[in-house]
Amino acid sequence: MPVNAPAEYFKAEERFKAAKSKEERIVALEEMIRLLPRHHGSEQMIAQLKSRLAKLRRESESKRGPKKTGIAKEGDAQVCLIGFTQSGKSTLLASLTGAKPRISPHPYTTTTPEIGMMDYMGVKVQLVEIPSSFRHEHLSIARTADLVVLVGDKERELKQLIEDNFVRTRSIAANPREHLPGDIKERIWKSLGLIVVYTKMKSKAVSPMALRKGSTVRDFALRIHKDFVANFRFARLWRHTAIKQVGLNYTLEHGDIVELHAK
Ligand SMILES: Nc1nc2c(ncn2[C@@H]2O[C@H](COP(=O)(O)OP(=O)(O)OP(=O)(O)O)[C@@H](O)[C@H]2O)c(=O)[nH]1
Ligand SMILES: [Mg+2]
Repeated sequence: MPVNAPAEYFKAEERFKAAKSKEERIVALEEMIRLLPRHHGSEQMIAQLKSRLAKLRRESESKRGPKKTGIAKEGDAQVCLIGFTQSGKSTLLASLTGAKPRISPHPYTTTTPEIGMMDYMGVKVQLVEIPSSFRHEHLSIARTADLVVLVGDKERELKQLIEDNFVRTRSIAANPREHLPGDIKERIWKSLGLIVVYTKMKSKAVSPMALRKGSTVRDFALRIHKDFVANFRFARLWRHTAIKQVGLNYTLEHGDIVELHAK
């Protein structure tokens, strides 16, 4: 073996040879590719393994008929959790959303996407754990998500993997074995670039709305009803202890409470 592969590589190769299904073979092959050291002498071998992997994926997908489309987006943002098996994805999903995915010390416990809804100051963020077999139709969820969280301590390898699969979504790394779920939640929220603004209608209950950072009263009013913009008179805004009267172009901040007044 000219490429000095680590012992884990040979274990993965054994699993590849012993695999009974295409899925198992795909998983083992991906691990082999990941475990090979990257240098000039290994380039050709990695290329060969990658083309073998591409072929296996094509075969495995055509066998299953038309591809399933992604997970329907719900809530104000969708975040995809990606990590190698046993990195703690399901555990993180459970602690941030209250979902009940299967969690076990056995590799590849999650075989289909697991979904949960995370609450952030009343705004809903959908979290989707995709299986560590990294099937194409699951990676396409990552492509259309608003953010990818690379779960575990292998950020570099995961970055490489998603790049190889044309996932260009913004990503952050989080290791549940090092960071508290609450801290990971804060970082996810910060990375989404959203603010929470509360609507107040005729002094009725205050309800939260997620808006992009930099949004104005106009953006806010449009989300409630376009008539509010056409008939706009002014907005009353509560920020910390101050109350102001503002116009459509006023830029909102996280935590503002807004009451619209129309003609
Ligand atoms: N000590 C410790 N164990 C953890 C932590 N997170 C997860 N585990 C354990 O690690 C194992 C795998 O956790 P999962 O959350 O199922 O990991 P996963 O990434 O979803 O794994 P698969 O779905 O099997 O690919 C389980 O036995 C968990 O109890 C953690 O923060 N600390
Ligand atoms: Mg899991």
